[in-house]
Amino acid sequence: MADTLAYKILREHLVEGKLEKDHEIGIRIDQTLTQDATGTMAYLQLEAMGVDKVKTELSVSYVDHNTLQNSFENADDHRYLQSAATRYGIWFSRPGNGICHQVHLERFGQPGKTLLGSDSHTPTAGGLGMVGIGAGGLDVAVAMAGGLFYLTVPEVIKVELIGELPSWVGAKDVILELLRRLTVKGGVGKIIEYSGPGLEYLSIPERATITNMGAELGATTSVFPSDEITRKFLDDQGRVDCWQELKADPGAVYEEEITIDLSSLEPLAAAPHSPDAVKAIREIGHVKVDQVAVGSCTNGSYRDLSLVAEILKDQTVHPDVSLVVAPGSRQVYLTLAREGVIEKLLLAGARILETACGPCIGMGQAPPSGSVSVRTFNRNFQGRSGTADAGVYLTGPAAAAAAAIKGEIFDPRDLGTVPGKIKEIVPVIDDRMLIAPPDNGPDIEIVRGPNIKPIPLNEALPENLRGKVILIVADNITTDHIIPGGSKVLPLRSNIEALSKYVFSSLDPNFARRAGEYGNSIIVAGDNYGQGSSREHAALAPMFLGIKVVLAKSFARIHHANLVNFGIVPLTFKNSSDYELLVSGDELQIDNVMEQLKQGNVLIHQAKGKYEIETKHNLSTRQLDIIKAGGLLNYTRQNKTE
Ligand code: MIC
Ligand code: SF4
Repeated sequence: MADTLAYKILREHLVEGKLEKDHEIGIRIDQTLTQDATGTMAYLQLEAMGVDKVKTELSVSYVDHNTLQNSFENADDHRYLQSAATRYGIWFSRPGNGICHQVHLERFGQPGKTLLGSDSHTPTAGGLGMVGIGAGGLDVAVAMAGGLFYLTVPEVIKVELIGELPSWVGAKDVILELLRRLTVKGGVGKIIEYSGPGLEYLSIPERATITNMGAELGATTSVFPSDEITRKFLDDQGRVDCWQELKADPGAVYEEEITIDLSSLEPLAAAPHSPDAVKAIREIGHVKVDQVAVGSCTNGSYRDLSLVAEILKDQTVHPDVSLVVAPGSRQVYLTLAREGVIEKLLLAGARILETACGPCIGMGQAPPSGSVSVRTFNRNFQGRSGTADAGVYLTGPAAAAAAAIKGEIFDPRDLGTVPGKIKEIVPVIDDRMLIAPPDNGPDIEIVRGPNIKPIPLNEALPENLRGKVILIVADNITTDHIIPGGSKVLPLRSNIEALSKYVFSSLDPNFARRAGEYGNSIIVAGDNYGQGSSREHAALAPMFLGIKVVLAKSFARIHHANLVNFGIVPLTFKNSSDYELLVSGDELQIDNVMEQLKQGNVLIHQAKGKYEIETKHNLSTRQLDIIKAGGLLNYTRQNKTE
């Protein structure tokens, strides 16, 4: 059978189920990654599973999100994570070593392997020809304990790249173009596979920019072939031994094919407040810019930052702009320093930040009130920067540099002199901030700070469900709406009770209080509910507040899985127009929930008989059993004791 590249890799890892579109399969996971904002929960869950050592080929725990240490919480989490990694046979990437996706690409990624990460941008690894999938921390813990990862087989879309990128246009513009065409829900249930003669012009960091932002399309993952360019990248990393050539079989059939002529692209930007609000920079006009931020797991490579330095050379940042630059990894930072690039950036007036997520997740550098920030990042959801009324434009590094010089959104092509081509160079390799797991793991004591609390458990699904409609929200609600990021809330990720006070706080400051009053409640939502981050806290904290059901027009993949993992029932409307019937505060009733779920259709009626709503779901038998038990932790425990 002629397989697509994605199916080839999945087939190699298939343990349960049929590799056919829409079937549920269980796959073997070779590698896992966690980061600190989702990692504490993942390791608490791993501890609860009672294994002695991780069973994957490789697992890495990164610290990159919660690096501001305003108080003890984040530092305590780092210490916990380090001790848990040492205890369970996991590599530990120390704070300052870089953003998980960038470091993983450099030091651990391997063509043909599967990687499961508790971060939605895990598909970045697809730049190297891996299948990288983002998931909730619990799914990653299960994979570390040797369990399978279950997913509904996505369809595969081929994106054929032809031509060569013109000067001033980069990989970011390729993925922004795809977001413009497909929108933030266009990739749901899909894998995006790249091919074509244009590949020849895309380095691994550029490919990784593209696979990284496949997450914004809602895609399960994105993947590039592993070719000579991959081999060269791995050789430069001193890891050529793990290279293998990988590509789709000749004649592989795709569900859909899209062609992008790279030579026809121009500099693009995603306007506030969605990554798919894409416009040509030239169309945007003179928008005054107050901040420019360069870095993140999307554009934090040596090539990206060198390009910015090249454009800024001999110039000074505009007096009204604060330019912040964060190298994506310590390797990138060291290489920039060796090549004199840091000096160029400093001379131009850049503020160099630690190698971490930083401003991308609102960990510092919140822009001024009502301001405009131009960022080379991947998400511009309202409020994510830390400033509720700021507007964030997402661009590539060239347009960000142009905005830093001009103080306004500016098409870099109008800057005049074309910057010199950035060559791929052999980077500085220094792994001293990566701690390898020792042999005496089981003797290691795990260190817990006072903010690290046990994970709350749900109760088994009752026979009948009754609950009030607590909130009705529109389409494309992000997990940032459900649980905000930012330096105030992120340190509470290990303490669900404290965190739960912030559920939906940006949309409805009384949400948590009302949930307390209602006891059980139901959220009603539009399309693509839960897009964005993989944070399982967006299911766990609502579960803690008594949310029993989310009734939506459709769900984003990772959030849907997280709801199931914590025993919240995800239902979709049979007729989307019924959304209009629901009224906040209405009491709803579902009788014989489990039986109805097993039949596939669930009838919800308004307790006073005013209306009935027909709903459906696409839960597998395995997922129904998890929901019945009140979540995956309960389910695993029951299955152990049975
Ligand atoms: C994000 O970019 O939103 C994050 C922060 O990296 C999240 C993970 C998290 O919320 O901890 C993600 O993308 O999954
Ligand atoms: Fe970190 Fe931002 Fe990447 Fe998320 S998107 S992993 S916060 S750099």
